[in-house]
Amino acid sequence: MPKLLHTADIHLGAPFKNLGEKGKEVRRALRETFSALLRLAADERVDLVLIAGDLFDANRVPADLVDFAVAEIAAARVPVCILPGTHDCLDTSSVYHGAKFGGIENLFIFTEGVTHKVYADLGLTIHGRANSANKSLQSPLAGISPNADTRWNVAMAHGSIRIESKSAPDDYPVSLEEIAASGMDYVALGHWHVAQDFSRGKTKAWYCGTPENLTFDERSPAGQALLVTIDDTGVSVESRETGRYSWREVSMDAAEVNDEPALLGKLKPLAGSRTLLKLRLTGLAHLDFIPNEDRLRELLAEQFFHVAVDTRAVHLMETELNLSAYPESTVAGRFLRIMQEKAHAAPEGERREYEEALQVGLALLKGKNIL
Ligand SMILES: [Mn+2]
Repeated sequence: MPKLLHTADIHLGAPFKNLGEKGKEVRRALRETFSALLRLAADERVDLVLIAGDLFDANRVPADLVDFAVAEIAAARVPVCILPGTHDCLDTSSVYHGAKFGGIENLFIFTEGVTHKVYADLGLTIHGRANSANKSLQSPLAGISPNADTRWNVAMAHGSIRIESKSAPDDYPVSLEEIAASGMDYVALGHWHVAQDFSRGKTKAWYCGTPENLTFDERSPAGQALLVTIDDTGVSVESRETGRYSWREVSMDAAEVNDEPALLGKLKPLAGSRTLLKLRLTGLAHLDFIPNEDRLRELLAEQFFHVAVDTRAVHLMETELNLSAYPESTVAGRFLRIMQEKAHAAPEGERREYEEALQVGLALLKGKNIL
C-alpha cells in the first residue's frame, strides 16, 4: 500500500516584487518550506514524493537555488519524482537540462519522450508528460494509459481543469471525462494554487495547492500538501498544513469605523509576525476620520509582517450639501431632492439610512468608485 506526498507549485525563486524589502524574506521562507516538505515526507514515512510541476518559479533561477534544491532532494532519502510544469517547463532553456540534476539516485524527472516510471517495490507506476512550453492546447494526460504490470497507477498532470469560462483553452486543459477514463488510481494535479477535489469515476484527482501561499488572491487559509494512501479499499487523501505565512485581504467600509482605534481593533484578531495584510477601505468617510494610506501603514506595521493599504475607493461624505451646486435639471439634482424628501418623511429610526443612501448615490453619480 503506497503512501505518497503530493505537492506542486512551490515556485522556488519567485521574486515577490510587490513586497519590497520583505520579498527577500519570503523568498528565503520558500526554501524553508521546501525543506519542511521533505521532512514531512520522512516523518510521515511516505514511499514517494510527487512534485506535480512548478517546483521553480522560472527556468532561469540563481545557481545557488538549484544547488539548494538538488542537495535537499539528495539528502532526503525518499524517492522524489518531478514533473516539469509551466513556469519550469521542459523547453530548450529548461532548468532541468542542467548537469546538477544528473546522478541523483532518489530523483526521477520526466523528460522528453518519457511518460512513465515504474517503482516495482511499491507495485506502482507513475505516469506524466512534461510540459514543453508555458502554454499549450494539449492535455497533460494525452496518451497516458495504465501499466498492467503494476498493481497501482498514478499520473501527474500540470494544467487546468477544462471548465468553460474558468480556464483558458491553451492552459494545458484536462477534462473531467479524461480523468474518469484515465484508468489511474490517482491523478496528482498541479497548476491551480488552492487544493481542490476533481475526482471522477473510479479515479481520485486532486490539486494539492501551494505549500506556501504566494499572493493575496489565494483563498486557501494556509499552504498545504496532500498525503495520499492507496490500498485495496481505495485511495485516501488527507491534507497537512505546511504554510507558515498567511496572506489576508480585508475589505472594510470606512463608514463603519469612526476612528483609528476602532479600525485597529477590528484588525487586531488578524495580527501576527507572519501575516501579510492587504487592507482595502471603501465607502463614505466621515469628516472626523479620513483614512490615510501612509498613516495606516505606519500604524499597522508593527503588528504585521507586511501591510498594504488601498483607500482609492473611499469618498468623503458631504456634510454641508449645497443644493445650488446640483441644479434640479440634472440627474444628481433630482436624486438629491427626492432623497431629501424621503429622508424628511421617514420615521426617526430610518432617517439615517436615507441620508447614507443619498451620500452613496451622490458619490456614484459623480463617478466615484466607492463600492
Ligand atoms: Mn503552473
